[in-house]
Amino acid sequence: MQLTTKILLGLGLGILVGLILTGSPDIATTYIKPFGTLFLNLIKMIIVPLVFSSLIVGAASVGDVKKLGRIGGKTVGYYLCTTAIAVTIGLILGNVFEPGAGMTIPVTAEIATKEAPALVDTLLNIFPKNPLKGLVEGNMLQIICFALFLGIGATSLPEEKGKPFIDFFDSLAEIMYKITAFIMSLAPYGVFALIAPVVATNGPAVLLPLLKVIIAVYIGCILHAVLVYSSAVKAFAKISPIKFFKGIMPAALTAFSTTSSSGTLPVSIKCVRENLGVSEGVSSFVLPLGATINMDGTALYQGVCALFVAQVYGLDLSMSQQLTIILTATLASIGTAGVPGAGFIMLTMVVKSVGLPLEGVALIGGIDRVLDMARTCVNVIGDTSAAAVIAATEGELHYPDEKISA
Ligand code: DAS
Repeated sequence: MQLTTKILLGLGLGILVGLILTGSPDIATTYIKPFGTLFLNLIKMIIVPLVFSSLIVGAASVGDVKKLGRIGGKTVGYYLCTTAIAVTIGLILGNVFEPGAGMTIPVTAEIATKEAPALVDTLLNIFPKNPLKGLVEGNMLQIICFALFLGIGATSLPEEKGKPFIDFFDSLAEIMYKITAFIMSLAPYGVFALIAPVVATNGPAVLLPLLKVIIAVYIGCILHAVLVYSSAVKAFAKISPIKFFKGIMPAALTAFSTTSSSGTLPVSIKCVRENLGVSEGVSSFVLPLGATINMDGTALYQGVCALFVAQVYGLDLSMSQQLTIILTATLASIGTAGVPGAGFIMLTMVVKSVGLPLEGVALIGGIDRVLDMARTCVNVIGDTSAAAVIAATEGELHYPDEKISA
């Protein structure tokens, strides 16, 4: 049985058990949730060594800085365009569904606003003052930056000096891929143990009042994934959307269950390399970068929720305010970490950017985990679509004709 099928079974069983345990969520959180946390910890354990080693090897295989700059420019350009489209779809759905209309629930919860770091600080912070600190803290942008310098630097050495260094990290990367495959064999159980406590805790009672928000975000995520990414992979990577989605499905389902783009990174890299034929050089650069700065699902969610907050207070958002949301949500998604709930924190910044009451964001808090599942899934699908498109434009996409591997 294919891994995707096994994960879907784990997901379905987890939802069923969660619904059964809605009356006593403590059983789920005490006896099931630890196994989900264990699965997530195992994936997190290999993120830094996997990204660091594969990026060094990837940068060394790309070789020249000019090509790396070209790939980087295309990657960031793709990410910004798809993110702006995503938040626009979110605003359109927020206007169509009007999820907040008619709701006048008084809210008093005070939410600490997350101030967006100034763009210049974000850019400067990419260059680590202490690279080992960046590695220890898992600062993905600093890890990417340092690995690129090391990989390019290694190619500038005489062959006999640079090759042992690159060979070491090549072996380390291969070991990480083997460990990833083992961890993914546990995915059906991990997904089960992640979903059951969420459903048991959030049961239908919590979800009903904000069902319109959930429906709008899920429809938006599906629309964005099907329309934007299908078109992109078909037009630029010449891959059929069906084959694309089938190839990256294990990563999409892992993202949905873990609500962590960074946590899904090892699976994303494995899927695009083995199932889509994306080269190591492209996959090891585009995916870690995407897991850090590309959050189309999050941007879409912020578009819907900003309108929801305005509607709850009976406020209309002008076109310029909605354009501000597009800009703010696009930039906010760059600053959103690929970890559970990060987008919720950034939502306060988007809501504040158009002068809306922050208390409205508290209403989203109760259903945010359910929304995070969909938006993280789209974030990761967006990253893998970029890897396929960029690899194709670099002539480094060799789609395997054999059947999709697990
Ligand atoms: N959960 C985040 C991620 O991993 C996205 C978010 O919180 O918006 O992509």
